[in-house]
This record gives sequence, C-alpha cells and structure tokens, in this order.
Amino acid sequence: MPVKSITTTPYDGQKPGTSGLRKRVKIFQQENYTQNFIQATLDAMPSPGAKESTLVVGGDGRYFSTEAIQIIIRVAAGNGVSKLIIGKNGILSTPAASNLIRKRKANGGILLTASHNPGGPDNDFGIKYNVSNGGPAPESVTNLIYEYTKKCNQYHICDMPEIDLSKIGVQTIDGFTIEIVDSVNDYAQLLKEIFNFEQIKQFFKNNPNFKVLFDGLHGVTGPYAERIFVEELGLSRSSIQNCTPLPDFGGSHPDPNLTYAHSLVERVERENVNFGAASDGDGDRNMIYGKNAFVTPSDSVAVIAAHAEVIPYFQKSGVKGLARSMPTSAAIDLVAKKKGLEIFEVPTGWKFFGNLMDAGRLSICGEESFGTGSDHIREKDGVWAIVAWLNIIAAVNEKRPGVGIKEILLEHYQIYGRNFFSRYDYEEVESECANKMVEHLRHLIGVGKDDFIGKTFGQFTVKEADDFEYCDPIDGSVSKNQGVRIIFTDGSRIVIRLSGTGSQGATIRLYVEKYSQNVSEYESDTQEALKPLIDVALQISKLQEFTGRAKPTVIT
Ligand code: VG1
Ligand code: CO
Repeated sequence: MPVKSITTTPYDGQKPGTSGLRKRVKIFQQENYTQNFIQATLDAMPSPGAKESTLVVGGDGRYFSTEAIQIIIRVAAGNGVSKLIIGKNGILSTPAASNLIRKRKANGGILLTASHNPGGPDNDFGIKYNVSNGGPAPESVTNLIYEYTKKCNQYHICDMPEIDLSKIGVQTIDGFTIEIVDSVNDYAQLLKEIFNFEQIKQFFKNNPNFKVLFDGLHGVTGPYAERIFVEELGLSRSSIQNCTPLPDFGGSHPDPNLTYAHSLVERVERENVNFGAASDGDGDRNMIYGKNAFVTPSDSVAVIAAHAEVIPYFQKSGVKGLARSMPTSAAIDLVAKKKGLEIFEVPTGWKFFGNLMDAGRLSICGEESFGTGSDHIREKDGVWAIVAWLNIIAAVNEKRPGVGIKEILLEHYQIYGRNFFSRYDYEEVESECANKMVEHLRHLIGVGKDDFIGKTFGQFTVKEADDFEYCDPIDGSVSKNQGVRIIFTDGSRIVIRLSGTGSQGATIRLYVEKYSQNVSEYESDTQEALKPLIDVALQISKLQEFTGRAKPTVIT
C-alpha cells in the first residue's frame, strides 16, 4: 500500500496524565489532533519500534471510539505496523486488553477510554498506550510521546477503505494484517483459570437466598458480566443490570462509587441484596457493596490479600508481595506484616506496579480509587476483584455458613484493626487557585518545615511532612512531587494531590486516614470517625480560602 505523509501542525497539551491522554471529544475531533497523537505514540514505542510490530486495539466503546480506530488503522499501516488485533466493534475492557497483549505477545496496545469520565459528544475521550507487558506505559515512554507531539509536523498513513469492525476474522491487505477478535473469550478463560468457579457455583446453589447484583453502569463490562456471572456462574439475568454498553453510558458517570452508582445502591438497599458490585466505563475499577456494608477499596485489597490462599491462582503461584498507591490506606501493610510479605508504596497510577510484578516481587495490589488487581495482568481489574470476593465468600462459607461481606470486614478488623479512610474530591477548580494551594502546602513542608513539624492542630500533632517521592526499586527511575503527605504523631495522616486524569480545570484530592484498634469503633460511620481529621486537613490546606469551595464535589 502506498504511504502518504501528511503535513500537520503540533498541538499543545498532548501530555498523557495518570492514565493516558484525556480530553473532551471535541478536542480529539479537531483536524489531525488524533492523527498527531497516534503518530507520536508510534514514534515513542520502545525498541524495536512501530515497524513490523503487533498492537492490540480496543476500548470502552465510548463516543468517537470507532472513528478513532479507523484513524489508528490507517496511521498504523502508514508506519509499517504489521498487525493489529482489534476487539469486535472496538470493544475491549482495559483488563481484557492487557490480557490480550500478554497472551498474544503483542508489542503493545492502544486503549481508547477515559475510564469513569462521562462519554458522548460533549464529554470525554481518551487514548492510552500500553507496553508489551500489558501495562500502562511508564513515564519514560509517556514523556517521550509528549516530546514527539510537540514536534509533530508530519504523520504517515495508508489510504484504505473503512474496516468493518463487526466481523470476527483475519484480513490481510498488502502484508498489513487486521484480526478482529471476540472481546470476551480470552478474558473469561483467564478468570476461569484463576478462580474456583465450581466452588462459587456450589455456594450459589446451596444459598439460593444469597442475592447478587452486578451493575455495569452501561460501561464496557456488560458483555463480560453476562458471560461470567450469568453463563458461567449460573446467576439469573436479574442479577445483572445496565449491562448494555452505550457510547454515552446512558448520560451518567460510569464510576463505581456511592455517588455515581446510585442505580446499584438503591436496589441493594431496597431489595436487601447481599452482594452488590459495579465496575467503571473501561472495566478496571470495582465497588463491592452489600446491604449496610460498603467495602472501602483500601480494605478490599487488604481482605483479598488476607484470604489469598483460597484462590487457586495464588495457591499455585504463591503470594510474592503486596503493594498500594501512596494515598491508599495502610490496611494492606498490616496484612503484609502479619504474613511476612514485602510491601511497596508507589505513586498514584497503575503503571507503577508493573515493574514490581515483572520482577516477581508483587502479586496483589490496589488503589483507594476503586482499583484492585494482581499480577495475572498489568492493569487493575474490576471483574477480577468482584469474583475474588465471591471466591472468598464461597470458601469461607464452606467452614462457616452465613458469612457475608459485613462479617468478613468485621473479622478483618478484629485481626488487624481498622483503617478509617475517605477521599474528598473538589472537581473543576480553577487551576490557578489549586496551584496556589499546593504552593502554600509546599511552603509549609519546605521552607516553613521547622515551624510546621511539632505543631498541634486540634487533637493532632504533626510528626512528619513531605512531598512523596518514589524511586522504583527495579529500574531506579525517580518520580517526584507525587502528593503532599502530613503524618501525625498518632499515625493518622492527610494527603493532598492534584488529579492527573481530569479534562477540565483542576481536581483537588484530599485523602484522610485514621487507624483504630478500639473494638467499639469498628462499626462506626467513616465520616463521623474522620470528621476531626478532615477539619484539620481543611484548616492546614486553607482549601476553602484558596478555592472558594465549601464542599467537595464527591466524597468516597
Ligand atoms: C485517578 C485515580 C488513580 C487511578 C487513575 C486511573 O487518577 O486517583 O488511582 O489510577 O485515576 O484510573 P488521578 O490522577 O485523577 O487521581 V482509571 O479507572 O481512570 O484508568
Ligand atoms: Co477505569
């Protein structure tokens, strides 16, 4: 096929954030905007580069996905890529894409998603590059992509007819191969190898009154949920809802938390559902929620780690080490300590777990932002976490019938104590105000540090404070300024950082954590338990003064 080189002009701001480039659809629709970014991505591909490579392509099916895929096909062909493996109709959940990259030994993948951000012509789109281990590109690669976008004066394409993405099969045009694959098969197969499906099925049979409800929030997980929960695990069709992926997610936020997953929360409460769960737009997040029992994600990963021995995958491979992102509560650290496992604290974003997994030092990890996963792939995995919980409940019930989410949590607190945790998000704050607040905090922990350490606010005395810096133990790369941490003498802490996934203005994230070994507090309401600490966080950060915001947009 003849290659055409098209002259273009670089766009500002094509800098991948925590998880790829995320912008309004209208921005991606600008002339050559998407073409430029794909060209820069292919240019930045780690050695041996784009030429003759194989790439996996797919996403959460949001608005503009199919147009973007046609662009990717043409630009990939123009750059000598030899093969694209594309999910049917462009659909691949983020974990399914990670799995395919690994299974098919592809050189990388291009994932089209803005995760939990709303979709549709006036909302968000995103493009993320994953490397050959199946995980999000490390900063060395994303920085290089950004550098290439800044000097992108030309991109290369092959003019070819639109490719039909709905027909499974292989087609080769002049040595360039496009394979359209079933979006669900390989992923379902993977989960069947990891978990004890027979045990879970048996548990459902023995407990016909144990109600399960999965909510796909009209994101990409619908077809995965149908296959796994209904066809494989034998649940009724009424056990899943909102499982038709829609390009605009039905007009809401496909974000599994108590605010945005209200369609799930309401039915769980009304119908006394024992086990409720939801996933986000691209399928890498999860929320576990039973009647009167919300599992905070920091606890979720700790519980999975504590019970890992009932999961066949970990029976075979052993648990090599545990990890969490810095703002995530230290609940999992306590599990690591008890089990004598290595524990790692990395910056926010799944890309930081990959090296540890590749080096065989990390098996189970999580983020407070409803992200949980393991080294079975290199992305967090919503459906994996949900089935992990079901596997644990099924196994525990063999010995102690009647145990549900709440009992598992309380038992966990009895053994390890409870880490109360909450996050306050202030969305679409004016960037200037947010930056000023961060400057103020950096001053407190920098030049003003001598005054700040030892100072008392309410019942809390500052013990340590810093801006989190991470040195990757495997490749030695250093990531600075990953969030301001203020740790108090009683072990409580607050963390403040700016989001790297927003598409408009700045989002301030305020994280608070308090540890308790007081049994009478284990059933307390999180917000009540954390109120004094939140007040102190607002006082120290002067958040309201800088931003004019009296209340957060979302509390998780
Ligand atoms: C947020 C979360 C982070 C997560 C990232 C991607 O990033 O805090 O924990 O890894 O989203 O998740 P930030 O920079 O906005 O805080 V997803 O489901 O968007 O791929
Ligand atoms: Co996501």
